[in-house]
Amino acid sequence: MTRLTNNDVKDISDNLGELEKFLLEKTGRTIKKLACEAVGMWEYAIDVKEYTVAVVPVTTGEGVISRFSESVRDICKWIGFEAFVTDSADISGFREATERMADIIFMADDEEFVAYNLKARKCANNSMSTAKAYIAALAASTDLLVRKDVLVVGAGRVGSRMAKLLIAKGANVSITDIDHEKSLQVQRDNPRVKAIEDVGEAIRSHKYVLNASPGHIDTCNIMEGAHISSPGVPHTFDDEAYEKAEVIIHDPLVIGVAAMAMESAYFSYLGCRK
Ligand code: PYL
Repeated sequence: MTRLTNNDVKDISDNLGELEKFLLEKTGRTIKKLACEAVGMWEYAIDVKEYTVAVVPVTTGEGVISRFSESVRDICKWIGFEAFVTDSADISGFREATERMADIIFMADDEEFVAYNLKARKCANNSMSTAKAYIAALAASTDLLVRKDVLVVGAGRVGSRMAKLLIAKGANVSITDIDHEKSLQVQRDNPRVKAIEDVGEAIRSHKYVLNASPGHIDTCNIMEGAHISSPGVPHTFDDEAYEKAEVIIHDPLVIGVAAMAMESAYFSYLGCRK
């Protein structure tokens, strides 16, 4: 998993309004609505104010990213949750979260990022939630993706999940990666997915692109009028790319975290409907 930098995260809280304005203009959805569509729930099925989110800083591996926990807290508050960052980190922070009666606990080390719902005893994870959220954003930027040719760039954790989810949505899915063996593995796991070895050619021939790779996409390869949904970090699209594409949807953390929060809360709703 590519690790966010302090620079990726530092302005997230201050830019939530700007991102929401962009999403409303390009997809007709708010951050919360997009997150709900990503997880397949009606926006008003649950009253998010009833859920308290705790975000626990985690010091393992390369350690804490400045303002990462505060950004996750602010994203959850933006979509209506009660949310706080624990004063302590790691296990002490987890204990603090339980003592402060959190319903959902967010924690991220360098490998995993989860939103654990204590009542439902289930985790939402960033890779799956981000895959769902950016597919929802791409779908909302056009009409449905059914029978559309969609390319996934990057056959890692997010890209491989995107390919599987897109097949279920009826799209014609191709996947490409600089490591063609990774694309072939996704094709073996999902026979309806087509692995394309030439990354440049794959991008040049697709109007609908989900970019789940940390690699740079050359502007010369972008199709005029392309719809690009791009959670990948680092985000290296230049002004010319934004000119050439119809839309490029990106943020380093917000849409994925919003989908994690809604998905985690939804576990309780689904559980209590027994
Ligand atoms: C969740 C992000 C999205 C892309 N890469 C993932 C990443 O950067 N993971 C590392 C997160 C580390 C957080 C650190 C903290 O501040 O608690 N342990």
